[in-house]
Amino acid sequence: MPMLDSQDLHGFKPSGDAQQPQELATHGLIHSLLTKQDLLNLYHYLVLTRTLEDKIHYICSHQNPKNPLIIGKGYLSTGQEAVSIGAAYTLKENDWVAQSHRDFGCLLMRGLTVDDLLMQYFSKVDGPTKGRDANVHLGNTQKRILGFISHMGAMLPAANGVAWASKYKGENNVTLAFFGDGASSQGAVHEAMNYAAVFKLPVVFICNNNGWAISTPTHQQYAIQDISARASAYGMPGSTCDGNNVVEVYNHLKKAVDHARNGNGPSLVECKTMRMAGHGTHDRAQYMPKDQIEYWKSRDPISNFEQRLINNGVADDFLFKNKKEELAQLVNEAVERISQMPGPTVDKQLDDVFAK
Ligand SMILES: Cc1ncc(C[n+]2csc(CCOP(=O)(O)OP(=O)(O)O)c2C)c(N)n1
Repeated sequence: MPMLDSQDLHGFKPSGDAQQPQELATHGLIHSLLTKQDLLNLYHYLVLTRTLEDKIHYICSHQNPKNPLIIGKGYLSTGQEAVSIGAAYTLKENDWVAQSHRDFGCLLMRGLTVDDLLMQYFSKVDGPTKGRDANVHLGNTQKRILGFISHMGAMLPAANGVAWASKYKGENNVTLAFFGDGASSQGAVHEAMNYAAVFKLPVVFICNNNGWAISTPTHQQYAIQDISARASAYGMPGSTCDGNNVVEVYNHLKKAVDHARNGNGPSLVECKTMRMAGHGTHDRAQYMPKDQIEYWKSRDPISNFEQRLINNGVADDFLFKNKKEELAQLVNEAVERISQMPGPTVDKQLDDVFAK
């Protein structure tokens, strides 16, 4: 495993390799709240998200640019799926999410399907945005997913609005608001956290710290070690966890979600992970140190979780192989089917634009 300097770890302090039992004891794979079925559910969503996004990546890099299936680029969460999935697993049906652009795992867990997400990427008229957006700018209020706003940080004040409404109506819902290390520098992020703390809103802010904001590394983004250190200045609890360990993410988020649901206000949880490729499928990431990628590859959230599941007698290689084959087939069949569906027509473009 390569040795990295602290800048390339963006404050991450490894607590041990997956193979070392100490980590199992420390982070409680057999967490009292997580049953064997929960662990297998988490594994399912990790593999589903990886399989779907690998396919999107493959299509983006192999398609005919003169007649593309995906117009534009893929913005993927490969290698950092555990953040979105471990966090979403703490929610109840009536909770809300304000997702960011690396949260397909969360969207799948909230009930959007592989078909929905492919129709979105393939700009199909029956897709979530009716073919008007070709990547990650979607939402679904029925499933309590806010529409994604492209301006970094802008989802947090929107999440506060939903949380305020829940509190006002006495609904006992929690809103989970995702943002990145780059977004953390936006004024709206600070304003939203301050506001949420003052009014004790039932919101959990989750920072997906993947080390990079396009080509800006975290040491050029902020001068502290952990973004979660800011929490105390707003007057809320803050913690930092290993974002590549789905159970650790779940444990931190569960605490924060329970805190909010019990009327104690917001928290900030920072998940340290790594963006394992360029910002989007167009970006070859030549600015990223190779050692950094190699290091984080050894902490891959899926293979490390597999090792933990084996060590704890929860699953074996046979289950992993079957699951990967099953989900690859599901995604491949969906791609075949959805690529044949109709795209938007010009006469429908003003539908939903003006109130009737
Ligand atoms: C206000 C604003 N500035 C710039 C951009 C362009 N932009 C899109 S994604 C991105 C990087 C965001 O980095 P981060 O928040 O760390 O998320 P990551 O992409 O690493 O998941 C930038 C700068 C934007 N969408 N909004």
